[in-house]
Amino acid sequence: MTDYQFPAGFVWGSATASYQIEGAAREDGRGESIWDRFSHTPGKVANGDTGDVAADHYHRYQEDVALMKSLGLQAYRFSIAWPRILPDGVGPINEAGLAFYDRLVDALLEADIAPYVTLYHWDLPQALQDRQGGWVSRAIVEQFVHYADVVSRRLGDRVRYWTTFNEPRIFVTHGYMNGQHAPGLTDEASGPQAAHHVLVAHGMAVPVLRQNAGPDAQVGIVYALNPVEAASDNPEVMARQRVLDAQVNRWFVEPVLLGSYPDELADAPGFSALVVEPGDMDLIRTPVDFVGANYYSRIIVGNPQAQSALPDLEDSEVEAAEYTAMGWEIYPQGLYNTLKRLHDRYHPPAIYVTENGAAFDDAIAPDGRVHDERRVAYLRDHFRMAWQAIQDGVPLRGYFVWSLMDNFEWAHGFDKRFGIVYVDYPTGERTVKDSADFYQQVIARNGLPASRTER
Ligand code: IFM
Repeated sequence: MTDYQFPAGFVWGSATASYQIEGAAREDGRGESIWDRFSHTPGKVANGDTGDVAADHYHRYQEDVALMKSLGLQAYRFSIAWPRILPDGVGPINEAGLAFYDRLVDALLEADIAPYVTLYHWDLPQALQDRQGGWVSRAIVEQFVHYADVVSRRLGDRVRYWTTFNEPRIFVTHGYMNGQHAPGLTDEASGPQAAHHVLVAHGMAVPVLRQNAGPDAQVGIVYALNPVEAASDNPEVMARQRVLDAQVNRWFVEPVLLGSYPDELADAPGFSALVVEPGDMDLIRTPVDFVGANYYSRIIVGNPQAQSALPDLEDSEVEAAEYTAMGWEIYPQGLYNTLKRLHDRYHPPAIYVTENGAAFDDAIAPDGRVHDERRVAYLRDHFRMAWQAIQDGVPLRGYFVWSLMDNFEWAHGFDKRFGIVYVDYPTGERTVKDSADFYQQVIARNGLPASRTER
């Protein structure tokens, strides 16, 4: 008997991103991306890892689609590498790049798996960084819209679900403000302007995607959301909690869903000098069909001395809590809180969990399998929270596990394994983990049993 029964039509999928899995970094005319440059810069990525080969998905996509089919996945969320399509960011279109995504989409459809395409999951063409400073320049708005047009003209006859950006807060803060991600800049004040251009580019791309993908198109944006909680009612802690919450959960959400930036950000670096052109906020507020929430953990503000404007999750230490290999607290309740808040405050027409998952130190056991029981428990507990959110009125339409396979975890390189499928990097061999078997059963039942022991 299944007790956590999801609604009919609920979509179960998994997610990946181009730079994290594709490899083939110099093949078929692909241009250099900011992540190629960054990962090849000594000291930027753990162990000097790069995405040159990654999980070699570019060559193994058929095998990967077959794997997805065997797991019963109904949808696959992946991103397009802008430098494969427009190697210089603008200018000549690389037919071979488009052809790769053509083949991938066709293989997915053939396997009855719905493609969910993300246009930007952080791999900007390096040429646009070199020429104009990337997202800091207003010129990028038109360049992104052109890129969105090129891709959606080609795939729009077969792809219904489109996402403009994945986690804009993360690539803006880590890429421009604290230097942890490509392009590795540390100019805090440039963040808000880069962010503003991302948002305008999003708003302008939405109608283009709808136009090219037809009347059934569903267009949205994906956010990294972390509940920000105060550890005490100390006024300084609470004041900091409010500002951090605005930075983490509202900065990119409210312009799109409400048409304005949170007042709490007015004093943050870069906001007083922000250039907003007439009409920008209306463009940004172009209605979306759905919002994606990527949820991993929460942030607890407890130390009034902490000065960093945007602390990483590592700041949140909770006694007796369990942590993943990323050092992130396992806190399923935070998924419920995130979804409920998104719905209660902003009422987007539909919500997806576009990423949720965990890194653990997986290894192949002597029996040749990967027994990732902690990931099974993690997923089970988060699925239950998603179910509860649906019971409480959240229009949650689907769930994408991060990630289909182990991959290049940005500055952590290949050390952190998020996959439900294990990748042996030297050979590229894939091994289905226990969590993938568990997920297969969840999908087949469209739900979970009530008992903790019964899977
Ligand atoms: O791997 C990343 C992904 O690219 C974006 N969301 C978070 C994941 C885990 O850190």
